[in-house]
Amino acid sequence: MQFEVFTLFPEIFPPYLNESILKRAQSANLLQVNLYNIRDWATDKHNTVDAEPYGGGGGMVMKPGPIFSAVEEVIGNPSNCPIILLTPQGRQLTQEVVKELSQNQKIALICGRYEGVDERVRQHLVTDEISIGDFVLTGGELPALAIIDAVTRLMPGVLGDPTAAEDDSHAMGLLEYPHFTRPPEFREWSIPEILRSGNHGKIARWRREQALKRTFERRPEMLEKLNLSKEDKKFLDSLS
Ligand code: 4GX
Repeated sequence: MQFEVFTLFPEIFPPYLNESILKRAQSANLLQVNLYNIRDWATDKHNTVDAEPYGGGGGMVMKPGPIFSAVEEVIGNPSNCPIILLTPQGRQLTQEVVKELSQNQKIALICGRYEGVDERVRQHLVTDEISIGDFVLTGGELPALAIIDAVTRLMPGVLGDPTAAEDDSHAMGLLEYPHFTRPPEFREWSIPEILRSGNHGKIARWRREQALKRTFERRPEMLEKLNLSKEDKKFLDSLS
């Protein structure tokens, strides 16, 4: 998997990418992240990348020239790789979108700053717009890192345990069951006895019910999309 990242602040990325699982994925050649400073494609003597909006209104907008030049030089024109703009106006990133993105061999990510990018970048260069949620950040760099992170952990060989990615809450369509580790008693708070019983069938059922209960209490709309067993339905009925 290869990410081509276009940003005015490439220095933001290495501290996060060079730790833990993403670091390992890169060492194993499962992940490659190439960073490009859009300013390197500015053409005037001041390396200008932004300008005032036509029509006024204040704030600054990223000029189309440096973005088009950078992306076209790096990924070619035409290119069949998705070109994603990170923006609050994009479709919301979900685990389903992450899975879809993980089917690509290469993805270009454009990180905007200021009030955004000239509309012609969206119209004639970008193939997809993604938002990580309904809040306003100062730039697209954190959303780009979120996509790189979420996509990479789905790739075969990246997580130690090959079932770990499918097993996790959002993949199963439920919120996760509670986790406990040593010590069995901490400040007089004991872990649920069943987890020490060694009865793996009972433990699996307990975890399933905890996940169902949490989802019912916190995200009831998630239950509607699920194929629930008779047992699951009986348990959920017992909650209300
Ligand atoms: N999920 N932002 C991008 C500047 C901008 C605006 C429009 C391109 C077009 C965000 C989010 C987010 C703030 C990143 C505005 N760039 N991006 N930035 N939430 O809030 O993705």
